Amino acid sequence: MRVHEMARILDQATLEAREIERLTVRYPDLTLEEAYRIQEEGIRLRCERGEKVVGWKMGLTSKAKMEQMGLHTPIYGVLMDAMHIPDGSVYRMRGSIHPKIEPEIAFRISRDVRGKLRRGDVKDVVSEVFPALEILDSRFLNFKYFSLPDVVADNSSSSRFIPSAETRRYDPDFPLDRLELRLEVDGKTAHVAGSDAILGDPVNSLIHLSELLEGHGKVLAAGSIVLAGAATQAVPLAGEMKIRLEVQGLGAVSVLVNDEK
Ligand code: OOG
Ligand code: MG
Repeated sequence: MRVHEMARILDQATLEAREIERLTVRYPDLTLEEAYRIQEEGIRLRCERGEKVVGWKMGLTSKAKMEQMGLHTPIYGVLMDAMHIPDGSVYRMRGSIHPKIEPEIAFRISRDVRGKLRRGDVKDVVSEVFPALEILDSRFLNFKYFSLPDVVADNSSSSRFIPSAETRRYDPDFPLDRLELRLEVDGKTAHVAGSDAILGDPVNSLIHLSELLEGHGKVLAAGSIVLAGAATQAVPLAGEMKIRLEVQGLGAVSVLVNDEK
């Protein structure tokens, strides 16, 4: 079955840090639904190696990202324990292909969510909110794909995530849609955006995720981390860099990039 075959090809490419041609060159008729099944099979292969699912990431939820990638539909991917990097520690580029980093807002889920969340229920299922960085590393040649099925099959390009050590208790009255995100590279501002860049409000991204997961018969489990999607373009990682994200009212998160290949 081609779902299994493509999942294996992508999994090998990830393990070997090797770029491959995008899937739709060979299978132009690949559908989005099939791509989510390839993603799921890829996660199953990782679980077989002992990794654990720890959360979900939304992608393509801001205009800046949609325009950077030329794709305009929000998507999701899965976060694994092996992808976690602690706040303030080192990210080693060895084993990566062409990584980029981007600024996100993240949620911690405290109760299983089945079905589409209603806005009024968000306070009952979210315990914390915090800044996070995501490192993307598409397995496709030159980080280019022109169709949604390619990127979805590739676990929506996710490679690592760095949640802030500082978290804030979720409070529905805190204006999560009016915060400034500032991404710094070596102490200089690289990108700034308002949190409303993320589907008008990062909470909308969480709600949209719950809807997409329901469509695929999946549960958003208690304990999960959810990345709402980058508010600005991603920054390519090249050389030794110190990356820091500060989110107004929430705190900061940082990572040091070690470029030894
Ligand atoms: C797709 C993943 C996008 C985000 O936050 O928008 C994403 C990509 O850019 O390759 O993670
Ligand atoms: Mg992202």
